[in-house]
Amino acid sequence: MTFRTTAADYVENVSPGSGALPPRARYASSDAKSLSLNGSWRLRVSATADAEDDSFAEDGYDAGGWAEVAVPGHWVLQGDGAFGSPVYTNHLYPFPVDPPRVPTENPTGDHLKVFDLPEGWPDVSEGGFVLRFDGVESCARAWLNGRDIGEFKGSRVPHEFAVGHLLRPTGNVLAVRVHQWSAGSYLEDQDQWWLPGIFRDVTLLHRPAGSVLDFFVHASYDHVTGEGTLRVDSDVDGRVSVPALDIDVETGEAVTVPVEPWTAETPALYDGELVTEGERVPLRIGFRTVELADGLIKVNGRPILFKGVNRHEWHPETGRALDLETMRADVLLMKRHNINAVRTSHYPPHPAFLDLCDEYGLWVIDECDLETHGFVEQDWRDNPVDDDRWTPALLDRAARMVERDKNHPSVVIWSLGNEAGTGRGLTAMAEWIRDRDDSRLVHYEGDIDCRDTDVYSRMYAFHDEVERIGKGLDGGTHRRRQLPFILCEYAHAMGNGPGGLADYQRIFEAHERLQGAFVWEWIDHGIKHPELGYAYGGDFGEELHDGNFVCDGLVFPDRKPSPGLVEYKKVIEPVRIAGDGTGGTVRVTNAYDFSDLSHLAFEFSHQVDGLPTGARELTVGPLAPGQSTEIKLPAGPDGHGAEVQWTVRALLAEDTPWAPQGHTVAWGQETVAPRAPVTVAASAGPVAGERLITLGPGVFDARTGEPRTIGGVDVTGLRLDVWRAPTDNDDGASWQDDTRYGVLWRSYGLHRMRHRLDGVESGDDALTVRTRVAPAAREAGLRTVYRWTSDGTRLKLTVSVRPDGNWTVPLPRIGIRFGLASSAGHAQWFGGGPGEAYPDTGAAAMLGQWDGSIEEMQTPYLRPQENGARADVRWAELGGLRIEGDPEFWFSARRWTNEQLDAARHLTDLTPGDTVWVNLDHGQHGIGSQSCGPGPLPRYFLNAEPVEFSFVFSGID
Ligand code: IPT
Repeated sequence: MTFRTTAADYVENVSPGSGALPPRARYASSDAKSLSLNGSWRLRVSATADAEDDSFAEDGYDAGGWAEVAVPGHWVLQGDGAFGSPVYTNHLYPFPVDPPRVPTENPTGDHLKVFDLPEGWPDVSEGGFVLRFDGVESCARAWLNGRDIGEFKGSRVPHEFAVGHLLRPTGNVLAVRVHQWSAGSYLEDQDQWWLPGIFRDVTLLHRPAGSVLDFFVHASYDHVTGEGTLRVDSDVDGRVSVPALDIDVETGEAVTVPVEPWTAETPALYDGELVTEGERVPLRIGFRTVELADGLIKVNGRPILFKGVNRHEWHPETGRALDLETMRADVLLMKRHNINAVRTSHYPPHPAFLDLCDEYGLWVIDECDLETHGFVEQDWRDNPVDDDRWTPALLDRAARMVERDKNHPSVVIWSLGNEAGTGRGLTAMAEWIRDRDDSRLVHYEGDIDCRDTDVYSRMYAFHDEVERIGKGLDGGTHRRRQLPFILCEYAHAMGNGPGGLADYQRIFEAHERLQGAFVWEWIDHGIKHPELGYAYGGDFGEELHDGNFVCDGLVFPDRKPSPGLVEYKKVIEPVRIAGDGTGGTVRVTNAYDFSDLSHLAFEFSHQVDGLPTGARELTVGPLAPGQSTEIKLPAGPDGHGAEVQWTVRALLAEDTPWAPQGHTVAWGQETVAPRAPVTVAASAGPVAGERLITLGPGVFDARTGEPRTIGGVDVTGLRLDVWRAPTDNDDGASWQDDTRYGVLWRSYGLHRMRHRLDGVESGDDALTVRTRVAPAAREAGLRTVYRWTSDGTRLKLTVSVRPDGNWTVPLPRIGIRFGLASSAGHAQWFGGGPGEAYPDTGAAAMLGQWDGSIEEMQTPYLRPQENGARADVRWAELGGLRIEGDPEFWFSARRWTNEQLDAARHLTDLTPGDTVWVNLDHGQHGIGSQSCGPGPLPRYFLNAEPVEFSFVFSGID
């Protein structure tokens, strides 16, 4: 009997690989030639690692019958499913946990590319050529012209191979065998789609004799003297020049000159050059000094406040294969939304992304490609990061990140990885990193005692705990007590939300130790799908998956900002603009860490009934960081009973690289004169007919008391409504406690309330309808009285709700709903806008007159859920009706019911009916962030208690 060992032992080997060159600094270009091998490649996918032998790598192999795919790319996202499909799990390994073994079913993609050297390339006999892979998931072996050049793991770190001895002028055959699963997969258990493939660039580099190997740009800034010190250490000696600074020195030689420092707000970069005997490499140098001083993260002597996001690389069609324009789009969107920091969750990004961060200005926490979260299922037993056999792989990943990215001024913190428990391997990584680069800080969230780290970092801590940490009342080890605090993840942006951002921001800004936070996360990882619109976990028939937990970003998959991003922009704006309560004075505060306000122009305007009266310039002055000023505003116009507000905006005074002149950076508003009270004299009385009752412009069903028409407009099903389609944050995370209200509401039966009619009373001046609204099986209910009055032309509805029984849950919403004809396709309102807002997500709702189609009033959360409410609405008009609220109300309208919204799994499940359903809410429960964090703060609860609210209806022509 013979045992066949697999031909692919390297796949299940803890080793990081063999054959690769030592890691080194990455640079975008040089005068040495390079050839992109991106483009169309031949592909054959087999079911196991060893189903096919390696003869495809040999010269003359005919791959003519193979499919063609794009590199960079993931094969499961190409070929319409012919090559398998994506798999989404959060932290569970999608294979049995038996490290370092992986399943026999191990999709393996054999890739082939034939290429010639371009005209004018040096003769192959001249030696130095290197083949670089920037990212391959998860393990690969490569051959050039039939010769094995090595194998490697570490999906999101680069690998280079010397291939000079193998190249020929034409007909080079590059063969790459890529395995979806490998020992490396155990280190790559990030919460995202599992997507095999050569998903970053493949490049052939000419390395002339005397060309640059590794080099380290040390560029510090002394904020006392205003001078920068530059020293470029290089493995190959040469000269360094920076013309704008008159610098021309030897490598290894330090030089100190006056400079403009680099910060995320003022990303001053100096063009330079490193010239060795064989190569000229352009440098982009940013002078800045990062330090831990006085228990704070300081850059150039000042503490900074991170207003950050976690960014996974994502494109709805190409997965983690991103082109430059997509990366730039991310950076521009971030800058335009006042974001100043990125954590590259949870792996080093495509190198070009860091070039953009240097250029446009973003603080970066560069995170290593390491997560072993699935081991939590076995209490972290056998965790690779605490098993010395794996340490070489961990150190290899750390080195490949640090060496690649060390010359980026934007990178201020190295992160060891994410959710990998604790262990000796992490300590070894931290030690290696500190030894190699002591000019940056080290981060790792899992290190609760901060043995290996310079920052106390947590995720999803509740507001009250963060406040205690800010006050230094959290205890912890002696070392931790000396350290600054960040939330490397907070505000889970899944579906509608996150709520509570403004409350966090107030806490961060009140305590020096709190140096900001990073929203989880930047983008929804929805995959474009022909039937479903965007697919999420489970849509590819995965046997194990985590549903739409992969859609928790501030931007939708198409990078359109979600309301969460608009809210975040407002909450973190670098200029605070607020009234002093008198209506006549604006207080402006500079909340930047470094910049004054001279790059901004201020303008103010008054608005009457939500309509602006014309903008004028406001002189604010440069104002240093942290300073405030108060400015008297000119008197506002007489609103003649209409409401008057002022709005002050801070706009970019000039074009910047990230936004044009006139872009709004910050704004504030204050009401100068309130609107006149909404009064309707009850001068008309109900007139009873045979089946109908008429009251002013309203016609009612005499039996049920329900309105049939108002001002000639058909109105259906008007009644109390307390149900909303639970949001992801209402539903909470499966591991959360008993305050998952989305779940409790449903078990309580709030989605199936019954309306019992207790009486219709037609009095002298009012039509009164008494009801009790309650779910089957429960004693608790809502005694609800609808009281209709009219002055002959307008109709006023006063709804009084008195809970009875034992209410142990808050209400999702409270208000009325009714149906209008489908022709009611457009709405106009005076209130918060232009986008949606909820009690704890309303910072960005600006008071004004807004309008939009019913379609535009929907927020397209990938998993349908409550959305689209407009806040603080004074009046709204749609379908021939005008509705005034007393007090202000929440307004939403959709072409389906809340129940249909609730039942839908994808947006494509929602089909417009022949009714536009309108909700006018007196209250909404807060949103919170409980899909992975705290629920709404108690002050945003909509508790069941007696309430009364009114709407005045009138017809409009
Ligand atoms: C946290 C993870 O770090 C992140 O990758 C993502 O999964 C996020 O949660 C939820 O979307 S870990 C969690 C245990 C708090």
